[in-house]
Amino acid sequence: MPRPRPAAPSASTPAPAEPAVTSTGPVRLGPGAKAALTPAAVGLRAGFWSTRREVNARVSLPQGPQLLESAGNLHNLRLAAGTAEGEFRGAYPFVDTDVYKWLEAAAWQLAQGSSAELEADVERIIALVADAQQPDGYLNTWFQLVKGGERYKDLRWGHELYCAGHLIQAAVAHHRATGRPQLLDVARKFADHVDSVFGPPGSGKEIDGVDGHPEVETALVELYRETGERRYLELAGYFVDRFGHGLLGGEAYCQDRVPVREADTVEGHAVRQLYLLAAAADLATETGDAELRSAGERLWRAMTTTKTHLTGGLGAHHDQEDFGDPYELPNERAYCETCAAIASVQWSWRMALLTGEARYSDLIERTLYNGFLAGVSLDGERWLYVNPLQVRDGHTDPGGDQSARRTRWFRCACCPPNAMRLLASLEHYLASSDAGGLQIHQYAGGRYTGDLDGVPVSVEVETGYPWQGAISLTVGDTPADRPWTLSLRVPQWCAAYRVRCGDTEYDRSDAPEADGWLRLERTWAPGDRVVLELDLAPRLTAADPRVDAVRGCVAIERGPLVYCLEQVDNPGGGLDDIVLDRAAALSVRHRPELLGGVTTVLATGRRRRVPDAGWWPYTSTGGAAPETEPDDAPVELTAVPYYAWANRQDGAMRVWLPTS
Ligand code: FUB
Ligand code: ZN
Repeated sequence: MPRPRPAAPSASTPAPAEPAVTSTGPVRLGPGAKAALTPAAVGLRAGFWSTRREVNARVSLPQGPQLLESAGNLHNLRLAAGTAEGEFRGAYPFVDTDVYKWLEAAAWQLAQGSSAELEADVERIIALVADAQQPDGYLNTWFQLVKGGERYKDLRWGHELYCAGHLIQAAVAHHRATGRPQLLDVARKFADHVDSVFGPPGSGKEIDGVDGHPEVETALVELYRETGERRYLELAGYFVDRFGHGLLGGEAYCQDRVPVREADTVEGHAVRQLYLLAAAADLATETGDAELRSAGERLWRAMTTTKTHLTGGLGAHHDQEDFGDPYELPNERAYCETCAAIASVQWSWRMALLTGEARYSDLIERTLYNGFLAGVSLDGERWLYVNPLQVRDGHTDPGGDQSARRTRWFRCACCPPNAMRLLASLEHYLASSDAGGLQIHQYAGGRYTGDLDGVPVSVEVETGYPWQGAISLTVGDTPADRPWTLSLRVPQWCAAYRVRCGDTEYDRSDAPEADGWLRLERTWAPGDRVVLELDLAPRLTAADPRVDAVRGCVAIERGPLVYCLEQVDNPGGGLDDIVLDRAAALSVRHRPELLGGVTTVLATGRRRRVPDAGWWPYTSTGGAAPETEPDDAPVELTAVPYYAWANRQDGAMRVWLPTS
């Protein structure tokens, strides 16, 4: 039966649910959390990320309801509510999550300010979700409509708790952003239902099991944080610890080969692994569980040292969307699902808050600017699900979800609304505070406000980053007589920098920097200014020799950006023939008219003289190096930021370049 509708939306701005010193975002620590840092509030004002978020708010988010209508997701909710007739539409048991992720994204957007239209869409869709819910709290349109009401019989593939997780996250976001209870009530009812069904042996619960796709775990931790109900935290802890015990058949694919606490590397389906580890970090944060914390630290190190693409992309295999083996990091067959990049940011942020260590934000920066942002077109209307590091000359595109061409929506549309929710909540991942000061993890124009035990401190950041290396920070709110520390992350890629703070100037050799944090402690006064200048000289990067796919190659990087060659900028032959002259200088040129305004990197290369192929592409070397000779004539190569590729005509692309 359809339920009574929530109160009609008003055109007014929803009241912010919290004071401005705390971030209104996906992670809000519970009382007594053991985290080193707390997310700080950031108001983005201008610059690179502000533009990406504006496109998300103006184009991507408003198009969501129509896309969800066309794909059938909203129709399914109406069918489940009994207010429409027809067939279930969609190919997967988790199509409801496209709706939930969109709702979450829209809620974070509403937290930024008013939009009567968006608000009306949100309330309308929340009503559809509420109507589709079954009286005992269960909600999954696939199982309600296609599987005749069967429940929890296929935990390995059914995604029922995965769907619950995304519903809970959307509800927490909506409640945080608007203070309204409607969606939170739906989510709690589902969570209570899950809690009544699932539990360890001896608990009297019907099922001892976990979902093949982790997601509900981190959502339950957030539900605990939002409601104060500890049993949600306990349920999350139970789920996390039941992976790896064979309840799903023992497969690495669904994180069931080994318990998190014992694992020594990341494995299996990348998104599943990363969501599970985000939940483990949440639990370690809330409970102080040292074993879970050290598992997270160990696994994060294993991932970054052996299984991460240069772009921050994760998941080497198309087959099973799997992490792959150590150093198995292919280019044209890299999977690097956009959702995996998002999940990596979510996990790393939780680890950054838990430990206070800058390295987690180094990976967040790399991922945001490269592996994640490549998934979203510049116009905000098209998407990449997989993010390869190379498209060959003569590429035949498979089309569909695995296409290397941008697509309006996917059959499995997990990535687009996931990208929308990350962009809409991006501010949340930029800064933190603790009792001693404010930490700037990412550099973007805007106001950063932290909370020193109830005392607000703020800085205004102005910067042309990532195109320019100068970051100016002006102190705003500050206590008159209490020193505090402004901590600036010195990116891992940064070989040289200078910082001016009042009359003092440091460079890397004498700066008070440790562990990636440049710590400036003062009794600050409003108007005090710090200028950090990061050296953005373009650079060539090589891979560990065990990465066979790129042996003998280098990549071009500048600041946090990975660069690539695209065919359209490098005419006169294919990209597979190019050899980079690594002794030649790199130069930069800012092109305001290109790709929304990018700094290009110019390099020198040659085209290989392609030998007469004979009858096949192999030649006995007789012991000599198996390289072909490059042509004599140097060619100028133009590299563009990887995130901006595939926004013009179709064509070849490559990040890694063979060297002479
Ligand atoms: O299974 C749900 C989502 O679909 C996963 O997170 C993605 O990897 C895609 O397989
Ligand atoms: Zn996805």
